[in-house]
Amino acid sequence: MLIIVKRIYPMKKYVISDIHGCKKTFIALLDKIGLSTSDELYLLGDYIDRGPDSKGVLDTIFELQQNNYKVNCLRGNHEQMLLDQRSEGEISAWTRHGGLQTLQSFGIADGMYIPHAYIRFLTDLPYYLLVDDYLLVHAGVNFKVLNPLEDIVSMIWLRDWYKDVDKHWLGKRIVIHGHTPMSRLSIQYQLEQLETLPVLDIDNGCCFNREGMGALCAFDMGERKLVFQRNVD
Ligand SMILES: [Mn+2]
Repeated sequence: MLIIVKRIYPMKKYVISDIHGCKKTFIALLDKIGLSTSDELYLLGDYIDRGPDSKGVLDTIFELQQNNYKVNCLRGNHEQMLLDQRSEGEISAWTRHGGLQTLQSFGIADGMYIPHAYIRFLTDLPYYLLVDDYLLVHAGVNFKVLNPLEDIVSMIWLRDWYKDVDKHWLGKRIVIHGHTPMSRLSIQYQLEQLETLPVLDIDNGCCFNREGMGALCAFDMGERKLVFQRNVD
C-alpha cells in the first residue's frame, strides 16, 4: 500500500510595500520568506520609479499571478503619477520623481508607449483593502473626514497623519502602509507599540542609502513578524 505523506505548510499572509523598481531585491525577499502558492501576498504600491527595473517588477507580479500565487496589489502615488502623466503630457511630476528610470526600463521615451497590459493593470489597482484585522493602504488614512475610506487621494499621498489616528473608528483594526521611508529600528519600534498606535509603516527605504534604510521589508500578518532583505539591485 502506498502512503503519501504530505507536509502541511501553514498558510501565511505577507505585506510588502515600495519595491520601486528593485526587482532582484523583491525576488530575494520572496525567496527569504519562502512564499508558496497557498500564501497570500499583499503589495502596497510604488512598484515603479527610482530603482533599475520597474518593468521587471511589474513582470514579476504578472508572472507570480500567472503561476497561481495569490498576489493582491494596491495603488501607490507613483502608479498614479504615471497614469496622470499620460493624460497631462510631457512636463509632469512623474518624470521628476523617478519616472525616467521607469521609461528606461521599458526602453521608451514617452509614457504613451507603455504597453496596454501594464496600463490596464495600473488603472485597475484599488486604493485600499480590508484583510482580517488590517486596513492596507499605500500612504495613509485621513481620519479628519467623516468616512476615511472615501478619501482615496489621501490613501496614496498622505504624510504626517499619525496625530489624527482615530482608534475608536478603527476598532481592532491596524493600518499597514508604506510611502514614507523609515529606519529599521523605527519600524521595529512601531510594531512593538501597536497597542498604543495601531499603525505600521513597512517602507524601509529600499532605494535610499541612509542610516537604517536600504532594505525591503515583509510583514507577516499572522505572526506579526518582520523580515528584511537588503537591497541587492
Ligand atoms: Mn509612495
